[in-house]
Amino acid sequence: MSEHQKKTIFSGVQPSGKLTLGNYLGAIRNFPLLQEEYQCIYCVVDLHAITVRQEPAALRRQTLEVLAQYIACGLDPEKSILFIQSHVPAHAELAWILNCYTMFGEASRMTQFKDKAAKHSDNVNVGLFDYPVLMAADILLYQADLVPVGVDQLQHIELTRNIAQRFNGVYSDTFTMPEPYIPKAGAKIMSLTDPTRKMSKSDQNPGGFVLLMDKPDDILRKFKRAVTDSDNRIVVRDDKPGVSNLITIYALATGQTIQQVEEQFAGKGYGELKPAVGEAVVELLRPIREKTEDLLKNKDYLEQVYTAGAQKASALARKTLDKVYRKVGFIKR
Ligand code: AQP
Repeated sequence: MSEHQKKTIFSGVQPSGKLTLGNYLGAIRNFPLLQEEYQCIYCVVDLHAITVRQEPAALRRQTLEVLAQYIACGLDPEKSILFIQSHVPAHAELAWILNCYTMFGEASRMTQFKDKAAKHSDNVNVGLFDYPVLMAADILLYQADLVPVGVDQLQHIELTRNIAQRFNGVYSDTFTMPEPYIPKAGAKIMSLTDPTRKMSKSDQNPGGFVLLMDKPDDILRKFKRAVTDSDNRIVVRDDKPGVSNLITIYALATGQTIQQVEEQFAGKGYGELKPAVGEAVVELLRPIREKTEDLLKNKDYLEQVYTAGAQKASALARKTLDKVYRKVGFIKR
């Protein structure tokens, strides 16, 4: 199929910390699966990351690390466009335009804003509020058909669709309507210490998340301490969030169904489940960690990847932005 006929996929990950098993199972794991059939565009969204205060040197390091992890997780820079968001100014430019087509009321309903505003009450900045509009710009700039994300981003994709529909309604068809691509399993991996909350890289308690770069001993220890419950039955059930989370992780790490895992552990206790999940995750993440470490030693290569990626992304983004500028009535520069 020629590049012209291929549908487009766009997604991004924030370099707001080190990536977790949740980021991997909910999103990045799916990125390479589609790179043969689709034109894939994957971005490290550093503009989004500064909606929460970042330490500059750490942000630079984490940005390169996310790029290296994209490649370590199977993305091929020859097939997919990999780049850093701040290198393509069209994201910020389109976000401004879209701000003028987003209602204050609809943006105010975003639950991630409410959660993050509560978590960072000392820094509830306008950028944090505007985060979903920038995300809409990221997606609509590339006329993306599909957006692979974890379930926590679903509301933002719905807002993106509303903004696109409104703009298209005023000015005739301009943006492709994007669809979310949410995995059937793993769309919301929960914290190991509080399984009612999602696993998050900015969690204050490092026991709650497993990082892709964690050493095997740390991974095993975190799973041994994972919160379960007192009934000792290994089944997925709404009233057993901790055990359900462990079963889901084990199923994804070993390529089994939930039912197969429940059968494997029937009659066994958490003392067997927890180390088994830990070991399966160690093996799942080992090649990713090793490949990431190798790639991070080769900064020149990473620079080549993100420079070439930004060039390709800019050319595509420019086309959309020109069209949008024309439609809203700006004079051609
Ligand atoms: N726990 C999770 N389970 C499944 N998917 C998840 N994602 C995040 N956490 C989970 C998905 O990972 C992708 C990248 O996320 P992001 O870094 O852009 O932002 P986020 O959703 O805010 O992730 P974090 O880890 O919770 O970051 P912080 O702590 O900085 O806010 C997205 O597709 C997301 O759905």
